[in-house]
Amino acid sequence: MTKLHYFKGRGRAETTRWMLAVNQIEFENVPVETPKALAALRASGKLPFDQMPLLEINGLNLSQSSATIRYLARLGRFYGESDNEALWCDMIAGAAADFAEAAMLAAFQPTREAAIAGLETRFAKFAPKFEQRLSDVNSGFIVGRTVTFADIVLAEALSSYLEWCPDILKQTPHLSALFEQVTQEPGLKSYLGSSSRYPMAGENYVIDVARVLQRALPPHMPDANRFVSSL
Ligand SMILES: N[C@@H](CCC(=O)N[C@@H](CS)C(=O)NCC(=O)O)C(=O)O
Repeated sequence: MTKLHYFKGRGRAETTRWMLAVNQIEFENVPVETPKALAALRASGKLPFDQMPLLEINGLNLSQSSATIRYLARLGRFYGESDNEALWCDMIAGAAADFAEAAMLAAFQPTREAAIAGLETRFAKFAPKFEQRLSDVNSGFIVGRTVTFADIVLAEALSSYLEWCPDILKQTPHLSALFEQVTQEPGLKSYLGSSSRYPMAGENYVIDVARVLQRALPPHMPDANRFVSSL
């Protein structure tokens, strides 16, 4: 069975989940919920950089989410139809990761207003570029004539933007169409309606991450150093 080890939430594991889903690969989320569980995972030798997410698949231990999504892209032929398309996949996926960062940080902001302001600023920077590329390619996909992992990771980021700012795609019809199209892919549609899809990150997720990593909470939270290891 394919296993994905991570916190009990989306975070840096979510693009991997979307890529597993589009490949229609069944997987089990293995939530790491305590410092002890993380220490045991590190001691297992399966984390080459001591970091999660870890994807156990086909007898391999995959680390680094950008490498993991590319492995899954090659597996399902979601890496474009030529070297030039593969290059565009990588460029768009890189930009999508920068774009997604604001969504990943949103739950860690002191207020909802601050989170939305961060998302809007990042959207204003990247969305017109994505929109232009979609208009130039004119296939409904952002790289070529078929769906690639670049479409998948971009749609994953958009899903979080939409949860915070439901109207954000009103002025970007190509991005809106891409999102609708990608989320209708059979594997993804069923993943998004399943219990394997964690809810958007909130305060509990922020607390979980700090507790497992024994790190400080964001400074606006009460007793921000309560999990910091004294060792
Ligand atoms: N570039 C890595 C980042 C991984 C990462 O920072 N993981 C965090 C959790 S989200 C972690 O395991 N931190 C503990 C550490 O760095 O020792 C990826 O995308 O997989």
